Amino acid sequence: PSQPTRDSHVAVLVFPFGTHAAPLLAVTCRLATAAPSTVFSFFSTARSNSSLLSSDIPTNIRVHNVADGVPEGFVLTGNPQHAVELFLEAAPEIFRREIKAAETEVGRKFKCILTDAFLWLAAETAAAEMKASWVAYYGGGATSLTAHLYTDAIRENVGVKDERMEETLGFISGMEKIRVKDTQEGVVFGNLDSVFSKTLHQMGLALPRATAVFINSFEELDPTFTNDFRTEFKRYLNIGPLALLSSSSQTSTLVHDPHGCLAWIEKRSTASVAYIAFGRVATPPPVELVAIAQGLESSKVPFVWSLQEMKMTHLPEGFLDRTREQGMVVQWAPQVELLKHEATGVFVSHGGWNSVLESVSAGVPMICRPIFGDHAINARSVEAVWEIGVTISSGVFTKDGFEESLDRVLVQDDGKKMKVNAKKLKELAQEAVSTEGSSFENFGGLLDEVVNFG
Ligand code: KMP
Repeated sequence: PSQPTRDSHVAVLVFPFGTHAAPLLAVTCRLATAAPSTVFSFFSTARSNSSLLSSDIPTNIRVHNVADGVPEGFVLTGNPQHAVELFLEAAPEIFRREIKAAETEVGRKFKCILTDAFLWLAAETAAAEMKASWVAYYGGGATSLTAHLYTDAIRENVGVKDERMEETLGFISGMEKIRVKDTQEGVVFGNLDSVFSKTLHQMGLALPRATAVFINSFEELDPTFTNDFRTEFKRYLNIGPLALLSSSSQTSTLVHDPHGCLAWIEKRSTASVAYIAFGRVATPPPVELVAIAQGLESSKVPFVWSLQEMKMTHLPEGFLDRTREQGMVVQWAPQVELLKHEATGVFVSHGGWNSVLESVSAGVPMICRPIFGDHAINARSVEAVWEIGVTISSGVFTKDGFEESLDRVLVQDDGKKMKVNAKKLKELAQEAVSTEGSSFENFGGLLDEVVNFG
């Protein structure tokens, strides 16, 4: 490992929505540990910062709260994209102000701006002003990034016509199995003129200007895109899966498990349990929570279901009593540890990138119920490219559809193949993060870009 430049200062700009912040903090912690004489100023909203478990972060990380871009007295609608757009519009000014203040406080000029790719405008504005480099973190996988990078090509080829939703994107190398309907809203369908759609479209055009682009994945998962991005970007680095590097995965005695999920799963047989978890933002509507409960009850599949307490009121009358022996519904579960347990047979989720990568890292097949963003394109890769799971039929949970998916993944021969494929990917992921593996080497490259400037 190279010697970090002494006394340098790195700004980290977070996209404070969904699950973008935690992986970027995890990377910042690793960089800060590897470069103890560099100061990392980490900027996110108060709400986002307080939701991150920031108990034992390295002392050379300074956490700053920034404004959320919501005007005084403004009432937000229920649509999560609204808050995202207000933030994106205000971001260049918000971060410029905070960066100036942090520079004065620390007494060191920023030499590198490390940001979420969604913040490309704030990043380029700040980097130009500070004469600093820009290193971008894209929070999804290579397939979803391809849809943003080639949005213009997709629009030219497909147009914006509904009748072409079933066609595939074979005109882009590596996208042969991806259909138009799997792409993110705002690429070819939905409101192409929204602030959010325009931001993601222009992100695809801006990323080739960054000094480096990195993602939480591993090269071997998507070799075609890996090769392509090496020519598209100045530097492209896969540094994951981060889940295989987190300290909690090594120190199992310290795992936070308030409901005793790990003790419970210990008594189940191999590959028998369904682990169900959706994010806070991306949860299926109440009728589908009922369908999940009914499917579990009639299939008799043992389960651990991580569900926010306020959503438990939607469960069918008597469900918790009747399934007391069969499974557990908990407000919080140690996800990475549960997935790693050999009794876990399937991960039921929305197919968000962090979930997919955690499942791959554990060698566990998936049942996906996409909700928004990159979920559908990830779910399609899970089903048709890597063949490690299924997308719920007709796109929503029904009792019968869910039962059928559980049976396919946990019982049928088809499911056994998924398991074999998932195990193979798990091995590749473990190799990637081992000493001298691709992600291990790439992390060294990232450290060079961020601390030593190439
Ligand atoms: C609210 C959010 C997100 C969102 C849409 C919302 C979010 C997110 C994405 C997303 C979009 C396109 C991608 C990948 C992700 O959409 O956090 O390719 O990451 O309304 O919080």
